[in-house]
Amino acid sequence: MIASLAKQVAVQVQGESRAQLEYELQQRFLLADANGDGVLEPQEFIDLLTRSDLPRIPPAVILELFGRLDTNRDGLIQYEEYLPMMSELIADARY
Ligand SMILES: [Ca+2]
Ligand SMILES: [Ca+2]
Repeated sequence: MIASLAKQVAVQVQGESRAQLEYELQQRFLLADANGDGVLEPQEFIDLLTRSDLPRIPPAVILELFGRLDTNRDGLIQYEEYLPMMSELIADARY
């Protein structure tokens, strides 16, 4: 399901709007990084998703998502891990 959503974004979000989406996601990441170390700890990630305009997500699901995003398994979310998944989540909320 995530993969098909990503395809939808690729087709439907073009040019400026895609750049704008990435900009918004970057701003959210910077805001979420409360201690300013450039990565998101689990609590920062929970805060990010619970205060965003995404559909309400239970904490257990957020932590599961955290595990999926953390592809290098260091217990933190780097920006490179965050951006692709958040793009898909935003797409899920829109379509
Ligand atoms: Ca942080
Ligand atoms: Ca990581």
